[in-house]
Amino acid sequence: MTYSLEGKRVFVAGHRGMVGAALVRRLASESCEILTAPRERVDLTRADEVGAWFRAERPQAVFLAAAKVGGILANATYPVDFLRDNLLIATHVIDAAYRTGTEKLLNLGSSCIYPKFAPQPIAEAALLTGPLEPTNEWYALAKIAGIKLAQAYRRQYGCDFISAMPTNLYGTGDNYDPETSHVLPALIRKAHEAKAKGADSMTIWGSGTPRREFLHVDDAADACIHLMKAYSEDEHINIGSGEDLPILDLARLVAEVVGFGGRIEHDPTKPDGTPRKLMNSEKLKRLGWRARISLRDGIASAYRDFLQGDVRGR
Ligand code: GFB
Repeated sequence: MTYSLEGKRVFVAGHRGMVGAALVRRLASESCEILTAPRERVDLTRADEVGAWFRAERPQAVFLAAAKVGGILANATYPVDFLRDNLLIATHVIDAAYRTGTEKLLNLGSSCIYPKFAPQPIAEAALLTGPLEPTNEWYALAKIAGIKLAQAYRRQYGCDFISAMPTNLYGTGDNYDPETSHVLPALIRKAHEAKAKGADSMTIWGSGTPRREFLHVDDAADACIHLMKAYSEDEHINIGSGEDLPILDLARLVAEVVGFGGRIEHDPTKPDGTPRKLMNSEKLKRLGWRARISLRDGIASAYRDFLQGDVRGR
């Protein structure tokens, strides 16, 4: 272990988002003080507010989990929000952390930073070796800039700033809005509504052939804390479950868990996106971390959250 969280003031930027909230839950079992910034007081896209908050609170460790995120359609529909907001958030938080002497920072990105046709499973070294997937290049470019910022502060100022790239995440606190959500919560909602209406079919976007890897957000939060303690290198590091599946198989699995037995149909007017993005997470495995929550168990737990109604996008 290279870094201890014990007794530290730990800031989770983005605590109301799915990943930030999972980090706050997971950090409760570490003996540290958890800091969060109320959105009303700190708009992370504003340098002055971020700077003032860091000067007042002086966090020793920072998890940068704040981001404008969304599924394939939201990414393509709101390019300014995905590029501008994410660039500003990363720039302000990373710079303020440097200026106020933060000891360690973990910057979170996404598997969409890799080229559309990267060799599978995708190793960290595939970054910037080919063109991006057009539906999410705005988000990807902002996240690549975040990695480079963390590296730049590391090289120029010796900051212990690292970056982690999780695969497609889902779980507690996910967004279930049909237009802006990612595929997994969208399918839970579609299967649930089809079952409730007694429909014969539910419709998925695209061909169903793209493959995706999924990781429960509680596993992702656990991996982030492991990396905060055990990883201190210039290169970003992948966080994945190690398994992927075609979207059609995911739809069948979700339908089974939800209890919907009808047909699955396709909407070919919606984009497929990148054909496959299975991450190579060997580097993380070598650090002694592995995912614990199976996809079926994770979907069942997400469906319970959805049924409780305490979810965004409903
Ligand atoms: O999760 P998703 O929106 O994003 O879509 P990406 C994954 C795949 O599921 C695509 C298909 O092939 C979609 O066409 N899909 C099928 C659906 N039915 C649905 C549906 O009802 N809703 C949605 N949303 N998809 C995102 C990036 O890419 O992944 C982000 O845009 C980010 O930038 C995120 O990296 C993790 O996996 O294609």
